[in-house]
Amino acid sequence: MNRIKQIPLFIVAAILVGTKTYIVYRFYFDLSIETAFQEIILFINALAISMFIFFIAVWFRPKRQKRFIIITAIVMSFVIIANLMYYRNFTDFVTLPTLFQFNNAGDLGSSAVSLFYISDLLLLLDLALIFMFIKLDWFTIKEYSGMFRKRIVAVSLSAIMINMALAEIERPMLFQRGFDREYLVKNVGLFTFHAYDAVITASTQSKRLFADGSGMDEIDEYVNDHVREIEEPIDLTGIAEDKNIIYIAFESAQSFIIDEELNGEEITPFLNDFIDDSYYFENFYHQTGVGKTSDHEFVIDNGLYSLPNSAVFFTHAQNEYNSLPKIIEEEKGYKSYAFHANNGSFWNRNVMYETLGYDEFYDVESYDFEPEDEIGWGLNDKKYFEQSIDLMKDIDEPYFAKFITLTHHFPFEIPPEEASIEPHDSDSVTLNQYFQTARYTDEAIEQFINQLKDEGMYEDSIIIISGDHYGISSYHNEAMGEFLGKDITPYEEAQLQRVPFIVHIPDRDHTGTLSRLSGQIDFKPTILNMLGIENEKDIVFGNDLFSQNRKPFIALRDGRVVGEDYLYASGNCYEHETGEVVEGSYCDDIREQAEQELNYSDEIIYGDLFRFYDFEEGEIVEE
Ligand code: GP9
Ligand code: MN
Repeated sequence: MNRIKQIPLFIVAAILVGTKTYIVYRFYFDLSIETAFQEIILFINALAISMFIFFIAVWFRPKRQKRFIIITAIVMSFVIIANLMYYRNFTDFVTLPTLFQFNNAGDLGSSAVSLFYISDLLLLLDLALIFMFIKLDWFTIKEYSGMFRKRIVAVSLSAIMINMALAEIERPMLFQRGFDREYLVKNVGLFTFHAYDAVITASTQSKRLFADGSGMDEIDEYVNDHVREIEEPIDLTGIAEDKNIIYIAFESAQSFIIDEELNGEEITPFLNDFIDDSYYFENFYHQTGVGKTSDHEFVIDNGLYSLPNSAVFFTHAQNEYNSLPKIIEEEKGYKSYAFHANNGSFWNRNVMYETLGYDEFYDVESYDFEPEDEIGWGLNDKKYFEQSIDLMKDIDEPYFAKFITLTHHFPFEIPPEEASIEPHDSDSVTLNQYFQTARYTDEAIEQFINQLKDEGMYEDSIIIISGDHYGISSYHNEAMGEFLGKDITPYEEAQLQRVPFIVHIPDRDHTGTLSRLSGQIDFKPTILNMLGIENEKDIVFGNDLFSQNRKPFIALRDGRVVGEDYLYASGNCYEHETGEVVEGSYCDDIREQAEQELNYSDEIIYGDLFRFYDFEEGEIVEE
């Protein structure tokens, strides 16, 4: 017994609170744990952070050590229980920005009592034990030697490093991309997540704090000279007036699968036919960064670029935006809806959609399904569309409805009985499977279009189908090159950033394949023009897709720039005609202008500059 009593109290406290944290993750929150590896990370992160925090105790003298241990245990318990109560209401974790948003906190306040369950009292057991141990003088509290302190620091740092390394294996770029708060909590734990959130919020807020409206003048002038001035009125103005707009994001679809065959079979037979009845933009580029799907949503809704090193949905969801849903509601009374059968907190959508002015977000909670209805990341696209049709019956017209598919997502795995075509046969399993899931989503979209027809929702709608970003990374260049029958040079790799963009207008007159250079940045001005909304003072970096006179380049988020005759990639200038490297100066113009634009767009977002701009008058105003 005496031996046991010699164990330092801070170690006992670390184990108690760490174990409790794990128990809460496992049994109180509803986190989806699918593999043994995820289970291990969950346990390790709970213990590692608890060790890291409690081990600080060695630096205090005995009396303060005692106080430190008690206060730490209380604060950690409070954080856990507060998150638990918040989670029960919002299926999400507390963040600093939401904490300061009255609507959320207010909602919670009124129902707080009902969110605390009697069984939560069990979560105070560790606290009670720690108090008891102190009272009974069990376990050791003493002044530790320098050597011991160093060892303890080494142990706690190692624990954190192991946790981080495992998290990196499970979810590469977790911190950079953010993904989902649930992912963060599962991989690095609640406390590290809060620290991460605090750092992001502090850095976002400090940049915002020092910004003023003065930068907007220059940006406004640039947009005027290089974006607004060059547009010409065209005949599609107002064509969508009073019609519903249905936008379908075909996850990970790249243009190379369109009108392409595998083993003598079309990969996307439905889209290929649908294109015959629609406008098809064959040189349309995605412009996403690390925020992938969410970046694509950001770009199309705002006509601004996504951010260089972070997911803007995560880092700047508190900004002011002049987004598409807001404008079309104000000008034409359109309601905006998003349908996506994933966690609402993924990519911070539940927060960002509100900021962008969506009226309703039908997330995973709106769909009813069993595990056998899932493929890959979640509910399969066929069932997803089937249920979405039902949900659509409740929405108000005219609407802008956005559908985000999921089945054709990396790693493109599909049960053999669900696949209608054979896999490809190359050294890349990813590419091999890619065609099968692409076909699946093609079929799902076909079924959706048929259901829209059955429900009488088709004729009144403008239907846009597009890929959100690439699905096959450069890692698979060799297999890709074999499939396409050409070397994947940096030039070809840039060409592979094209995603299908299809605009279906419900009459036979508006069809054709358009080769003009285009990208996601053009979405918003295009929709506004189709709705007949004049938005002269808007700050966007894209042009109406149907305008003859357009900006002469498309900037990808990673520094590559596509011009009409030349393309800049990997530090070289390529000529479209030959795909060969030419003298760098040919790309100077597009490269410089693209860089300037990206910088302006970043400045707007980092500084939250739209709060200083009056979009009606095109004037700078005080906040
Ligand atoms: C997640 C889905 C996929 O909700 O949109 O996201 P991605 O990994 O493609 O960005
Ligand atoms: Mn995606």
